[in-house]
Amino acid sequence: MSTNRQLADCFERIASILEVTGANGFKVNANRRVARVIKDLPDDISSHAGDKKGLTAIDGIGAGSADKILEFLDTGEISELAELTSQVPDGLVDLLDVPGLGPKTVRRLWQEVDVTSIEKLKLAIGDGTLESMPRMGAKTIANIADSLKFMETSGDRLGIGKALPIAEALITQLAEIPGVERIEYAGSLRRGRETIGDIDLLAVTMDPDALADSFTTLPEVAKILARGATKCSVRLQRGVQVDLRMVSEDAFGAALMYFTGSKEHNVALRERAIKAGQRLNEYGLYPDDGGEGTPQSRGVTPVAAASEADIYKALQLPVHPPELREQRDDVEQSPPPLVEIGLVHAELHAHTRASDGVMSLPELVEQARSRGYHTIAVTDHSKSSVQANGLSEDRLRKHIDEVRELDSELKDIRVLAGSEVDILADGRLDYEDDLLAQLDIVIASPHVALRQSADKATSRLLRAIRHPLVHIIGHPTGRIINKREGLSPDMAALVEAAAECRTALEINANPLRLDLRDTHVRLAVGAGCLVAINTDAHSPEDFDLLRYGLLTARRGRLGPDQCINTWPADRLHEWLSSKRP
Ligand code: DGT
Ligand code: CA
Ligand code: CA
Ligand code: ZN
Repeated sequence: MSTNRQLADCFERIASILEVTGANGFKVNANRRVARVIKDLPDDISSHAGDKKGLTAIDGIGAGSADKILEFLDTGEISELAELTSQVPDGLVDLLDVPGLGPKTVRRLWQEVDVTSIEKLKLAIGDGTLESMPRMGAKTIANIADSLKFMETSGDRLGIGKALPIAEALITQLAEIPGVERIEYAGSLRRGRETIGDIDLLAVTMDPDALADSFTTLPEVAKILARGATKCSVRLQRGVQVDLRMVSEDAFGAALMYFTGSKEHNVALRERAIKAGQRLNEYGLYPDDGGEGTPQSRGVTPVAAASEADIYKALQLPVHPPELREQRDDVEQSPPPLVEIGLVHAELHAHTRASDGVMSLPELVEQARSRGYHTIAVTDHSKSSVQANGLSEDRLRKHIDEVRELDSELKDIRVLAGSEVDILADGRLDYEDDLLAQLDIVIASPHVALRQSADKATSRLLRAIRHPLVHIIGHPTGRIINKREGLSPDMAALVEAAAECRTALEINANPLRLDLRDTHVRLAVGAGCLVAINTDAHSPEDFDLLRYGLLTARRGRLGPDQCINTWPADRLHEWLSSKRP
């Protein structure tokens, strides 16, 4: 997470706790405003933090907030937030994380019926206490119950959008420790799963003690869980566990393979080795000489151990990319060609200040251009998305003119006039066809009515897929990982219709969404359906979320031919035009 987002979260949290404790509205709003200003800054807040003046020069940040920001940049904390947190009952802030429970409701729960934790909330729903509260409707209670159930089943796995930057930061720090020659992450993170149970690191070092010392005393470590000669485990302040294993350079490939998993992939490889009269473990692939004890302890020379590629080769198997090492992936089968980040040449879903983005139109185009893209689509929200400042018909017409004018000035990149148009609950779109027909690209996305039945969701999305002016269905289910389940349409029916109509389905690369999810991508690939990988950028840094979309795409076996963002400009624009009258 960027510093801006972390800091914005702190101010948002301050505002929420103030609101829960009944502080005056002015103070609450002031903190919330600062959160928004920071979140929307186009550059990193620390670049303004040379002195206090640099911060107060930012519109919306006063002297008091500037002090808190400096404190955070210095210590990683805001003491006011710690203070506030200590003033409310222990479990109360957890309630603020329940989707759909705002600070006002949390305050009422606390003051009126003494609900101060998730446990107490569950009890209060079960025994009818909530129902007995004035102005607490049955529908609200049902929604809260739904959210609680969803939080329970999604458990406490960390989203990959948080886990990957944490792992990378740890690796950067630990690579500096004297003696460290190599350090990489393995486990579910390397396989690119959307959520991560714990982070697994593997290191080669000349000085294991120094590495273990540094690792267990990093400032972000909250608790040391284990410290041994070859393995250490810690829990970070953010709650996530990190395992660090020290292995020898000669056997790095075997260790990387073993600790990347999945467990099921390892089992399949081991069985394959046994059939060939060999033994595979985390130290290497060995000939089975029938001796007692482990081959490594008897000094048996491995057939292969240094690299994963060597081991796959010795097993006479194709090399499997980490993303295709789940139980569902057949080890005997050769992996198909997969999309790669360097093959992406177009961003087809992005927002400007015209709706809820922070970039101006030229800023957005510059981001795409600096990445060498041949095409950038400007797809601001449509009129129903009031909270996202969606464009009325008149504003959209003017916006189209602006985009066209900029496009005509630029020779090295195509700027497409588009819209992310709402798919209404019944599958109709938020603009009339004659207006949609004027756009170069139409993304249709569901944003509301995300709790409707599977049947309704299926017919709603089918209608949008079959609409002759629609190019892409944006984040088709609307799910938010660990927060909102979203729609559960009949995905097999959707991909079949999408393949037939040559409508692309989107993998929204935002790590909170990853929607389509990997299993859906697999269905789409199988059906011959076109797939887009888009970042849905609202700010410049969002362009870097692309890698999460790529991981999901690769887990879904997506190859470049079915991924429209990898197509050369001619092919892409021909397809776009094919959906215009
Ligand atoms: P996670 O952390 O729950 O998201 O998932 P993983 O896959 O990272 O699992 P983790 O951290 O428990 O272990 C890392 C890898 O180590 C795992 O993918 C495969 C390997 N591994 C762990 N335990 C076993 C085991 O009992 N048998 C085998 N064959 N491999 C194991
Ligand atoms: Ca793990
Ligand atoms: Ca682990
Ligand atoms: Zn969007």
